[in-house]
Amino acid sequence: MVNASEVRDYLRKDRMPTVWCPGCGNGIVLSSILRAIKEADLRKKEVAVISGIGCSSRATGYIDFNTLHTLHGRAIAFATGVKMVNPSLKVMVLTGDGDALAIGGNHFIHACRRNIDLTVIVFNNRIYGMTGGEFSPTTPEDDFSTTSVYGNIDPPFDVVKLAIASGATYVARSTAYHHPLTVQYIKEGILHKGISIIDVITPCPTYYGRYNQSPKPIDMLFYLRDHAVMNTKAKTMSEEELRDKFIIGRFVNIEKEEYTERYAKIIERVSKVKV
Ligand SMILES: Cc1ncc(C[n+]2csc(CCOP(=O)(O)OP(=O)(O)O)c2C)c(N)n1
Ligand code: SF4
Repeated sequence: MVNASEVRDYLRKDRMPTVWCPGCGNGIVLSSILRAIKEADLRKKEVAVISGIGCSSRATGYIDFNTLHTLHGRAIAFATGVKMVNPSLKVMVLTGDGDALAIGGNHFIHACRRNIDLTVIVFNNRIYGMTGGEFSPTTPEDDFSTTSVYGNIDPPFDVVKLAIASGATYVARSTAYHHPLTVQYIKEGILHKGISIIDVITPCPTYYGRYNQSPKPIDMLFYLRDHAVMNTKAKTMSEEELRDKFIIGRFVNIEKEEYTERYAKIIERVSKVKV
């Protein structure tokens, strides 16, 4: 794997230290992203990274690519605009589970069905971190948050199933604990033509952990280690055995015509029509 010193040039060092709490998983996920970009052998000016609003979305401030820190829930919409204007850019979206799936849920499903060439990395800490620990669309049932003090009664979205059902052509899940796997999936997502959704489950010790009996960051990482099951192994396990597990792995990797290429063909055809 790429060495940490090889990606140092991707950081805006004058913006350090980050605002993230000690033990937050966001730094680990960001490091996976930088390593994946390096492994994909991209130059800085070839990459555009777009985020919404949230703790995770602060990541774009710390990295030295073409970056846009936009509005809550609208990262995919901005990224769609960037990709349409300049399809030669590798466009990545860094987004929280609230950003991507609550306020931004509509943009998420429509980007998937269009198969536009974006690499979307969901920093899935299963809580609203920035605003004080409210439950999000991925908070598991019965878990605690500042807005579900007696336990959450909303069934969570499964990001992978939602992406597949919406038509995404590359879909994978990893965790902050499984760093090399996350690097691999993000790299594959970058190199994939069409939309790639990479769901990365990551610890928020300050809100999710503290309210759910796991305030120590290291315990949260061990939890991810002990509750993640590769999709190949999950096939051999019963529903009961999988009850409190995360299924990780690559779920979809298919070829389908990409949106901006299809759009370019229409422009070419229409521009030949004599009026
Ligand atoms: C239009 C709008 N609505 C609400 C907010 C308040 N807000 C900021 S971040 C956030 C949720 C953050 O949660 P998530 O997207 O999961 O990111 P995290 O902080 O956990 O990384 C909310 C509700 C906002 N900034 N803008
Ligand atoms: S509140 Fe949670 S997600 Fe936000 S920086 Fe702190 S640990 Fe990370």
